Amino acid sequence: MNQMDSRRPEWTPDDAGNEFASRVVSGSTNTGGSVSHSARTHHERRYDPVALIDGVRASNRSLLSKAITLIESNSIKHFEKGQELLQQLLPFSGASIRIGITGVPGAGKSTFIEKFGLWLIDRGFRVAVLAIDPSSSISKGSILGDKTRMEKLSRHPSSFIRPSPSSGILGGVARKTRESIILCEAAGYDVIIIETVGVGQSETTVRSMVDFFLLMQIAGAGDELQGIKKGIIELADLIVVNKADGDNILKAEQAKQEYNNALHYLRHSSTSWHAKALTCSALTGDGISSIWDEIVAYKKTMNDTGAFKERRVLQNLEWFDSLVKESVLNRFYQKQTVKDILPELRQNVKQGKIPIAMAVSELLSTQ
Ligand SMILES: Nc1nc2c(ncn2[C@@H]2O[C@H](COP(=O)(O)OP(=O)(O)OP(=O)(O)O)[C@@H](O)[C@H]2O)c(=O)[nH]1
Ligand SMILES: [Mg+2]
Repeated sequence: MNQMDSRRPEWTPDDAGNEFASRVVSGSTNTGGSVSHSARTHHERRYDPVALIDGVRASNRSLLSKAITLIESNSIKHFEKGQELLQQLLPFSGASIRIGITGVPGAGKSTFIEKFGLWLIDRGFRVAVLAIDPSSSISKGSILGDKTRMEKLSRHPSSFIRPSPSSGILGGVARKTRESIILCEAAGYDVIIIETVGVGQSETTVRSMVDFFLLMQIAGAGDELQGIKKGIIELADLIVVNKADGDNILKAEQAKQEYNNALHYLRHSSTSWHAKALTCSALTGDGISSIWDEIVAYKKTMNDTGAFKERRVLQNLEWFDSLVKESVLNRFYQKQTVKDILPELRQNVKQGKIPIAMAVSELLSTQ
């Protein structure tokens, strides 16, 4: 229990139970059972949906944070409240440009977002950053790093920065991030940036929730394309070779050229857009305006052809499908009969006492 407590995200409310733990142990994801009775009643007393909706609409950052905490909760009770909140706020969402940024650890994503975010704010935009860290057990503490790397941006009144908990289940993280995007839009943020470390599957997930997918790369020795899968390049709406500064400028330019050559032969998922590669330095800010120009051009082209809307509609359908799956699973594991029989079945499987398929069929046949 204490171990779980120590893994709670720091924005967890004082009165919350373990459902806010960011790395949820398997089997406890869908239960609110670990909330102590006193914590639960205390939380309910403080919950005021009207104040929360008004607060989000008024762009109150602390209430926006609270709203996100509510939708991130793994407890069923909070899930229902969170969904009601979303329904109320949905009509006020949708007007932003959603930008996903992914790349290997250390590519400079956070440094770039700090510079880019401030640059956008200078031009009158309001910027929200959601940082997902699906690999925190591997990369250890990059969320902490983000806080220091986006220090200026996080202090700016026109920004909102929020790390997303990593439950280890990418689907769960995706739902929460998608819903956080809607809340941020309802709060009036017009550029929403999603940062995530590229670990194979995460690129596809992020691509499925954003309008514009930016792949951040750095120039290395040798063949640039070796370390990166073709499938991931195909997902990109723009490739940015970062750290194009100092002695590295030439190498970065060469890498850009290689990516541009590769992109020339690849088919973008949308026929109306040709993805290209650019260089930039998140340190000096060089190249940032060209990146924004590219995003603006993308939005215009995709709007003109209707592909912008179409992509969002498809994303919503995908989201619906994955939520159906998640909900069916949730409901199943909530059933008392399943809870009763599951530990014994797991034990039997562990000891090799029962064929796996038979254990599954026994579990599924519980009423
Ligand atoms: N020279 C140079 N260094 C940079 C640039 N951008 C980032 N860095 C440095 O690269 C290191 C990693 O930067 P981050 O912004 O934390 O990288 P990240 O991609 O967010 O890393 P993770 O969140 O851990 O995946 C830091 O030491 C930065 O100072 C750049 O444009 N030029
Ligand atoms: Mg980072």
